[in-house]
This record gives sequence, structure tokens and C-alpha cells, in this order.
Amino acid sequence: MATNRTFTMLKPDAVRNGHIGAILDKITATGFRIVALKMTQLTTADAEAFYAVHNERPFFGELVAYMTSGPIVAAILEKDNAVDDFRKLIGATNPADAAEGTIRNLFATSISENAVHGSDSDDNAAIESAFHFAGREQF
Ligand code: IDP
Ligand code: MG
Repeated sequence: MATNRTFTMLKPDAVRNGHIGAILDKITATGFRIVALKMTQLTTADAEAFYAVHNERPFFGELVAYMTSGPIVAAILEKDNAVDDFRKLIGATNPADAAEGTIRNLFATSISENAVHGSDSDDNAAIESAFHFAGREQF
């Protein structure tokens, strides 16, 4: 996986609240190219594996319940400096702290239901992309 790629999920609250189109529009308007895209729903085992790094955190059970509560949209995005630029575009984890105009500022409802995921490193972008997409689904 090239290091100019990142992985995102539009989380169940964003899908439930009808924000798929608006969020994808903001992502592409900011210069990201969508190179993989699907709507899917995580099983409990999927969510526990994807968020394994957080399994000691007090909110882990809540996080897994939320992330399996409805469909998500998963995508791989390409742009120079993709990981850092996408973290800037989504804003802080807690929407109350997310900068004006960021995706979490515009679309998130709480620190738990915060609309989008964004990989935090090139290595995790590659791992998370491979978790969701076969090679023939990546363009
Ligand atoms: P990030 O998504 O901004 O990278 P992380 O710290 O990696 O934030 O946390 C992963 C996800 O876990 C968050 O996006 C959010 O959905 C959830 N989460 C993080 N902190 C809390 C919390 O204090 N309470 C409930 N859920 C949380
Ligand atoms: Mg994170």
C-alpha cells in the first residue's frame, strides 16, 4: 500500500442520519480520490478486531456496540499526505473540540458517535484497508 493512502469509515450514526453523500462530497472536494468504497455492517468479532488496540479502555464495550449498530461505509482515500490531511479534515475525536468546518464539527453527535474514522498512521492505513478490502477491490 502506498503511503499516500488512508482508510476511513462513515460510522453508523452518519449513515443513519443521512450524511453519506454530504461527507463523501466534502472528502472529494478536499482533494481525496476514492480508490475503494463499500457499504457493509461489522459483526461483533469484526469490531473487536478492528479496535483491538482499545480493548482495555472503559468505552470499549460501548464502542463495539455502536460500531455494529448499523451499516457503515468503508473507503480508501488517496492524496498527498493522506493520513495527516484526513485527520485534519475530520477534526478532534470529541466533536465539541473539533475545529469549525471539520467533518466531526459538522456531522458528529458525541465523542462516541463521531461520524467518521480516520487512520492514525501509514501502517494502520494499510492494515485497516486490508481488513476491509481485497486487492481486487482497491483501484
Ligand atoms: P479517533 O477515532 O479520533 O482516532 P480514538 O481515540 O482512536 O479516536 O478512539 C476510537 C473511537 O472510540 C473514537 O472515534 C470514538 O468513536 C470512540 N471513543 C473514543 N474515546 C471515547 C470516549 O471517551 N467515550 C466513548 N467513545 C470513545
Ligand atoms: Mg484512532
